[in-house]
Amino acid sequence: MLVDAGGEPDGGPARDEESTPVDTATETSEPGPCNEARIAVESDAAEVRVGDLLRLQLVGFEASDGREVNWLVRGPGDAIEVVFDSGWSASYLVRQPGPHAFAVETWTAEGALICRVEGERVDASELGVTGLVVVLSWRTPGDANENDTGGDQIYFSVGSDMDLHLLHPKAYGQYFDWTYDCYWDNVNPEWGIFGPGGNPTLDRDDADGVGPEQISLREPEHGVRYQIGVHYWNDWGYGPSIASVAIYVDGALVDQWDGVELTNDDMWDSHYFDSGSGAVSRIGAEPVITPNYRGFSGP
Ligand SMILES: [Ca+2]
Ligand SMILES: [Ca+2]
Repeated sequence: MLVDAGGEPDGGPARDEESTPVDTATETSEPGPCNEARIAVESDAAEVRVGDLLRLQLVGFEASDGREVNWLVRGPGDAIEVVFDSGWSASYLVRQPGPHAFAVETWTAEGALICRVEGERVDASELGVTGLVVVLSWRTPGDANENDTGGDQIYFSVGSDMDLHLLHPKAYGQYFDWTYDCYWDNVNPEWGIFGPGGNPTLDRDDADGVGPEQISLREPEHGVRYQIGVHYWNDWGYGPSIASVAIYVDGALVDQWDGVELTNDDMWDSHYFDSGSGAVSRIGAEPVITPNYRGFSGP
C-alpha cells in the first residue's frame, strides 16, 4: 500500500506540531514511489536571502501514474506563497525573511493522491544590505513555460523581458538617461558624490521571464527623491505580463505592488523613494503607465 508521507490528505500543515507522532518513518520499509522522494531546494548562494529565486525539484519520485503536481509553500506567518509554474520542478521567489516550508503533492490523472512530500524548512535571512533594494518579478500568462531560460535576446527569447529602472533626480524623469538611469544598459553608473556606496547597481538582470531583476543603492544620497520604473522591453510574442515590484529599505520590505499588467513597450512609474525621510510612496493610486515608451536607445 502506498502511504502518504505527510499524513495530511487535505494539505493541512502538520509539520510544526511537535506532538505529531513520527510514525511516517516506520512506513518507509514498504517499497513505493514515495519512499525515496524528496524535495531539493536549490539556490545560487549558500545562504537563502530575501530576493533569491529558489528552484524546487521533486527528486526520487517514481510513479508511472503520476500526472498532477501541486507545490505548496508557506512563508513567515504561515502565509501561502505563490509558486511560479507547477511542474516536476518549480520556482519560488523569497520575498520575506523567516521560515519557509515546502511541500509537494502528486496526484494521478484520476485525482487520487499518490503522496505528499515535505521538504526541509528553509530560513531566509534579511537582505544583508543597507539602503534601497528594489526587486521586480513578473508573470506572463501567454508563456506556457515561464521557467525556462534561453534565447539570444536579439532574434528570439524563450520568455518575456521586463526591465527595472532607477532614476536619480538629475534624469528629470527621463528613462534611458545615459548617466542618471540605472538599468540593463547602465548597470553601475557613477552617482556617488561621497564614494561608491552612492552608486546604484543592477545586481540581477533577467531577460527571459519571471525575474527577479534587482537594483540596489547602499548609501542613498541624502535628501534626494529617487524614482522607480518598470519597462516592458520586449514581450517576445508572449503577450501582456503582470508585474510585481517589492521595495526594501535597510533590509525590510516596505512596499510590494502586485498585479500591474503591462503590454509591450509600456513604461510604469511605480514608486518614489525619498532618502531624507526614508519614505517609499506609490506614484498614483492607480498605476501610471505610458504606452509606446522607447526612450533613448543609446549605443
Ligand atoms: Ca518561457
Ligand atoms: Ca530584463
